[in-house]
Amino acid sequence: MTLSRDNLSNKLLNIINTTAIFDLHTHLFPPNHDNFFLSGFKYLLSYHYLIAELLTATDIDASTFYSYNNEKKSSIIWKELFEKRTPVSEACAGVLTIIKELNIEIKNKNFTDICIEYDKKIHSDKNILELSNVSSLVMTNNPFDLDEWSLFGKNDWDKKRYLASLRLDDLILDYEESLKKAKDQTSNDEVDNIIAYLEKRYSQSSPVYAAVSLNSDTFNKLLDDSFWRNILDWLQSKKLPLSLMLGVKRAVNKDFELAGDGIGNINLKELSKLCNLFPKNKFLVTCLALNDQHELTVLARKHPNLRIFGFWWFMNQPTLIKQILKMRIDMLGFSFIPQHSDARVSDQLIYKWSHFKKILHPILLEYYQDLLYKNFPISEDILQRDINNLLSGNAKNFLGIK
Ligand code: FIX
Ligand code: ZN
Repeated sequence: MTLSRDNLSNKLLNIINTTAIFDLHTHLFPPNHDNFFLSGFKYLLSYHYLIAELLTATDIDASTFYSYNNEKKSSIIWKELFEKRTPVSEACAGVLTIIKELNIEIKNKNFTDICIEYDKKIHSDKNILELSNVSSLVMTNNPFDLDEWSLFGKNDWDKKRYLASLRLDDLILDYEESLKKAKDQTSNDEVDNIIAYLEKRYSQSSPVYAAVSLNSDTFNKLLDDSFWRNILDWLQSKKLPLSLMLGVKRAVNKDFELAGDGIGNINLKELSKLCNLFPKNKFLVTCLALNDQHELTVLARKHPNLRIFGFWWFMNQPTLIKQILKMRIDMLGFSFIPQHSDARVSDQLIYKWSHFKKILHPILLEYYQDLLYKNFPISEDILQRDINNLLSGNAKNFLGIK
């Protein structure tokens, strides 16, 4: 049935809120992966986005802060950013969204009260996945971190919900050490130990893509090194897309540790070259700098093997998303993957997705209203088809997941 201007907004909202999400990039793990599965109010508050905010808004010393346990870290963040200051940043707003979603009143409560109430309300990852409507997600799995990789030695977790990806940054950051690990774990007569090692990790984890974060200093390795050419050939033979997370500069402030990464350069002309040189490889791409978004969108219109995904990290701010999302739709229609959560603490799925949907709804509404105005009939089926594609189908199709 064709929708009218009067019922379009509600129907669209309802479909956006009820459609299952496939989250293409997270740093989450299943609950039985001790020390890696993070959930609860204290972890939520000690998110590195909030740590960076704390360490720059106050005169708290980074190394002193990092010497505290998680309880103390999170109580300081609550006091400094939520009590002594007004929590308007996107990272602070996220915490408040989750508290509201869980029906927790903040008024007249201190950190400990909220903490106790919060931790009573979140029971399991299933709880969180239901609240956020995420049906499956992709983890970030580092094949060179043997402790983290031990997940694949266990069988008591949901492999349909938690999908694997091979994160290859160690091959850029510390090639020698990675090679040593690969040699230790493969037989001596292998011609290429790294490929043999990746092959082994591939069969253990059945990844849906491989990924690497790069900047202009490191991107050229992909084009110039025979080593990376072999990896690209291997990925192609496995039909495994490579996710390129472009424009990061690690440790711009070393003292801040994980909270100290910033923006680096990237030359997207080189990305175009890569897409042409490896036409049979598929590339998922996200860029960290605002400056690169227009060029990236143009490239996505020119290279069928390039798919844009998400608003990564410093781009994941409402003001920027509104502008760039519209620019992407204007140029690409709905043929991109609009968002990923990048959640590190499972609970963050709740706010990362609800914040995005709040932006998505009015933007999509404008496009559909315009179509109605031009007498193009819009039905509920069309809305459902489009939202399925945006929140899950586009990513799954690109990855070849049923
Ligand atoms: O490289 C990445 O995957 C980044 O997303 C992370 O390293 C970063 O720390 C982060 O959490 C951004 O949201
Ligand atoms: Zn990430």
